[in-house]
Amino acid sequence: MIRGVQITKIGNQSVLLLHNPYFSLALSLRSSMVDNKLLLVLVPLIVTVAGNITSSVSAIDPALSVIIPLGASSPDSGNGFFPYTLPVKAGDTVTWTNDDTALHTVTSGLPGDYNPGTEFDSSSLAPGTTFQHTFAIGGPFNYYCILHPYMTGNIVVS
Ligand SMILES: [Cu+2]
Repeated sequence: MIRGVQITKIGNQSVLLLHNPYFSLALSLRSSMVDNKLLLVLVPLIVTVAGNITSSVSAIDPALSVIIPLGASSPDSGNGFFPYTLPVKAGDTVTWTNDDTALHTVTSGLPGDYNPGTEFDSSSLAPGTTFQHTFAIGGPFNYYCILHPYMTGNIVVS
């Protein structure tokens, strides 16, 4: 099941990014004119399979999952946390998976907060690893990546 479809840029290439809790697939769109017909070709660029790295990933409920997709560390990639807003119920455990090749953090609060991470903080989350937090009470919970403050998201607990 594909949960996310994005068109983004990696370097100077336009890339179609497909991701779900189990893998990320980046496809480069190439076009050329052949016999006056437009030929479009999708070329696989990068595939990461989170399940190969941590066996616990296969047990993640997709409805309680947030992905950090490939390229998330680039400020103009448009790839932050996916989905940006995740609705859950009190008592649910949310899993964040770092499908990027860079370190990230999942830190409660908003960029610029004096004392971030009071609700939850993954600290440095290595590529291919996961972080979990159980939300006991309702409310909106903002969070961001301390290393890339343009990466923000929120969990809405009902
Ligand atoms: Cu980050």
